[in-house]
Formats: sequence, structure tokens, C-alpha cells
Amino acid sequence: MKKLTLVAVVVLAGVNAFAGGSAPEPTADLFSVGVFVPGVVEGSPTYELLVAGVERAVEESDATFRVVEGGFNQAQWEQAVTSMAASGEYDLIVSSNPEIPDIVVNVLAAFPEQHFLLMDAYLSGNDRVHTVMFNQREQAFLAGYFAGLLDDPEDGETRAGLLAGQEYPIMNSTILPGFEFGLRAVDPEATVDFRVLGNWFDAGRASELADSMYATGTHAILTIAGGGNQGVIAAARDRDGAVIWYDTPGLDEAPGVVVGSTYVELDRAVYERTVSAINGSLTFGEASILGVADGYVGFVEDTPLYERHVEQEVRDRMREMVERLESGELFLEMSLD
Ligand code: RBF
Repeated sequence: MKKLTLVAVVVLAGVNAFAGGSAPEPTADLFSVGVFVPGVVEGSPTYELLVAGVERAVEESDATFRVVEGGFNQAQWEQAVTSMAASGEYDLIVSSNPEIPDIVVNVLAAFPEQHFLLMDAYLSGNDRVHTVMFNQREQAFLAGYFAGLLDDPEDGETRAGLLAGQEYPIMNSTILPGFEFGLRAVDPEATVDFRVLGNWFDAGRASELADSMYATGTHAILTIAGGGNQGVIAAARDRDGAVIWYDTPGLDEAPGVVVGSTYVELDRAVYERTVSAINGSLTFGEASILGVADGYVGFVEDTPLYERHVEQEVRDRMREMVERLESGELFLEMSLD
């Protein structure tokens, strides 16, 4: 993520807020955007995309924004969002994660005028809320298919790992099954070694878990664990394993170690919608789901590191599969819980 010029201000115990970019302090005249990050930005690809997209929208418009990090104590999030709404400071509060709609509905009961734009979330028909969900079944499927192609058929069984920061409905109903489905598209007998870190920050523990996965026959691990992702990279270096990145194009994270990456253009989606909200043209009450055929989800192919570290045959088979999704010939339905 591009580093912002940040001014730290503590607004709530355990919750950090900072004013972003070159934008001045919010004033009554300018459209004001508050970004609530359910966690911390650094180390979480999905939140890096969120802040980058809003920042770009605000920079290009006459608007201001402030980022509030909710931290890792999820029990504090509702209070933090309530405080943001109660301040009356924000024309729009932007946030991201599948659990946020429940919090927002509670906050709206007390502050019914507040408008919200929620990414990586789904809530239809609430006239204060616009949501965008990404097709994580397709995204995880691509990661799983790639993991399967990487596995050497000479090894016998096909096995790949998935490390999640925590278990949550979309992880269990969509991401894990999508990953497994992709893996089994290569080898119907393949198995997933699914592990849960229990938080979104502990790189030391993530490294231990990844180490035990690599030691027991897993060659590639898809890591969706926030700050824990760095621990997976460390274990992969020790064990000569492979890492698959998820939301941001991740091959640069550790060249030759992170060998594959899916991407989601959450930054573009939130940019477009924040601009619409500033212009007064965003439709609240609307909920969309964007996938590969819409151009918002994909697999990173267009980079020299991919060509350098992944065999031509694997790249060709990946291209064929991505094309099937892009053309709509193959579509994997996203379940919503
Ligand atoms: N993903 C992260 O990368 N970092 C986080 O701190 C984080 N916290 C989450 C907290 C909750 C309660 C839930 C449901 C999901 C969280 N995610 C987090 C996962 C995120 O929403 C998304 O599914 C993944 O980042 C994959 O796109």
C-alpha cells in the first residue's frame, strides 16, 4: 500500500484513527468519508485495497477522509462504528468484511440517517446501505486449481493447504469449498489441509502451522491470515514450499516463494462507488456480486515473476481455466453465508 501521511488521533480506547492524504480536516462544506477498518490496515491485503481505493476517490474529488482502525478486538467494533455515526461527521462511512452488515444494521437503528458503503459484504434492500460482494468461490477455485497444477503428480496424492485467520461463514461455505473444488478439478482425490490461526496477526504461530503443513505433504499453501501471511512465507522459505496469495497481486511479496496469486479489484470497486457517492449518484439499497466475468476477480498472470517461477504447461492450463470463467462458459455461484 502507498503510505499515507498519517496524523494519529486516538478516538476510542484501543481504536486508532488517522486523517489521510493531503485532505484537510473535515469541514461542513466538503463531502466527508469515514473508513472503518475492522482490524488493522497493515498486513491485510483486503484492507490495503479498501483504503487505497477510497484514498484515490477522495484525492480526485473535493472530499476528505479519515481512517479508523477498529483493531483486533471484534467486540469493540460496533461501538467504534456507533461513535463514527454519532459524530455526525461523515456523509458516508465505508467499511469491508462479511460481518459488517449486522453491525451496521444495529448502528442504523440509533442513527438512521447515516449512509454506508460496504465492500466484501452483502445486504440488499436497506436504503442507507450499498454493498459489494466479490465472487470468492471463483477466486478460491482459481487458487485451488493452481495449487493442484503445482503439485507434482509423481508425489502420489495431491494435497494443498489453506490457512485462515479465523473461521467465518464465507470461509466455511465458500472459500474452503471453492479451493477444494479447484484442487479436485486437477485431481478428484486431492485433499485440503485446512488450518485456522485464530487471529489475523500472529505470524509466529502462522509459521508453526505452515511448517507442520509443509512437513506433512503439502507443497502449496493459500494464506488468508492478515499479518499471519508473513509467517507462512517464512515457513515456505525454510521448507522450500510454495505460497499462494489471495487479494492483492502478491508475487512481489516474496519472489519465488509466493508463486501464484489471485486478485480482487476491491480498490477499483470502492473507488468507483465512493466517487458516485460524492457525486450523489450511488444507489443505496443495492447489493451486487462481482466475479471473474465482471473483471473484478482474477488470477495474476501478467508479470515476469510468474513466467520465471511457474512452468509453461501450468501457465497454459491456468490461462484456459481463467478464460472459461472470463467468457462466462464457467460460472461458480457465490453463496451468501
Ligand atoms: N481479512 C484480513 O486480511 N485481515 C483481517 O483482519 C480480517 N478480519 C476479519 C474479521 C472478520 C470478523 C471476518 C468475518 C473476516 C475477516 N477477514 C480479514 C477476512 C476478509 O473478510 C476476507 O474474507 C479475506 O480477506 C479474503 O478476501
